[in-house]
Amino acid sequence: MLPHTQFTTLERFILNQERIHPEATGELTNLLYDIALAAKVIAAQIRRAGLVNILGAAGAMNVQDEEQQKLDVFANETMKDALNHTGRVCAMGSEEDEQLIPIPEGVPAGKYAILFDPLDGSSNIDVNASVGTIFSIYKRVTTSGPGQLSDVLQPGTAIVAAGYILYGSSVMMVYSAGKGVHGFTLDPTIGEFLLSHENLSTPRTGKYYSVNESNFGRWSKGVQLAVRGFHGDDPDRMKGKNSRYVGALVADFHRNLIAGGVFMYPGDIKNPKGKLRLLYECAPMAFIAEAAGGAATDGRRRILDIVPTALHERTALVIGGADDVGYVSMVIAESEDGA
Ligand code: AHM
Ligand code: MG
Repeated sequence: MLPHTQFTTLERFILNQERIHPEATGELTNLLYDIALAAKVIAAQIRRAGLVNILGAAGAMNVQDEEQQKLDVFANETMKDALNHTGRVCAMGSEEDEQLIPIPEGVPAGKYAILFDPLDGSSNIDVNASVGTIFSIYKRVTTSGPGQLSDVLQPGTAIVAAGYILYGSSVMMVYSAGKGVHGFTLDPTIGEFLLSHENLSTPRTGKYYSVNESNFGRWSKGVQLAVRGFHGDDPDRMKGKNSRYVGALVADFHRNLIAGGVFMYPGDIKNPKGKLRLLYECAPMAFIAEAAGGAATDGRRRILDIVPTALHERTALVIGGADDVGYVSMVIAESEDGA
């Protein structure tokens, strides 16, 4: 028997969305295709990583002084190559580049600015575990010429579209342009992303919590109490949860988005703003969380309201089901009031 042939490709889905919004020019659509193409190239290389012996450090450190893996470099170059020549982008920012990335000379500057973390959770590569790519797209705020820092230092509320690619047991692209969150799974036999999860919404409270608990002793009292609540120590207000931690934000976030739960990377006494970067990791994921009915804060403030002042700025992150995120804020606030 021949396989079932009714499917929706990423391309067809976005085109249909555009028909619903006739003001759309198609440029954003094309940007999403460019990113999907980069994702396929990166996915192919990740699959071959063990085979072609490209594992291991490239010798360079990235701007956060972390060892850069070869696939980080490859993913970063692939994203830039897929996006920089199209005339749709005025500037880019990447977790792996210290400075704003200009568009090559001779290419017209477009109306969008793009930020990305090309390979998030890259330490997972050495152990054949999931990694991801995270992106966000903003409309430029400057009016002409090459893009400037002000085009990328915008709060998450200004995001036009954001998404991630999860390189897991299958490859998925999840994006939102504000109206709904949609997931596509790469069919490797035809090389296309096919609609697999339309209009994702996340439970208000979930069964999982994800946090690196080895940092417990360095957290504030409020954060410790909130996590104890997830252990089941505050049964009147919070049902105990199961712990799951992959160590790759995209994978942890994706599981919690689908199955329900909350991910945290709080600040601690050594790093008061935590580890994750506002522009490359937290704001895009917050945009998706909110579009799916969830929430994201730094423990107090809404992530999307934070106005960045530097490209590589970090922030604490609590993200997931709205009630679970609200619980963490409540417990932190109570602890600070009582302190
Ligand atoms: P990276 O961008 O350098 O890969 O780091 C970000 C990753 C996140 O994906 C993940 O949630 C976190 O770092 C894990 O950090 P830790 O090992 O401290 O728990
Ligand atoms: Mg990262």
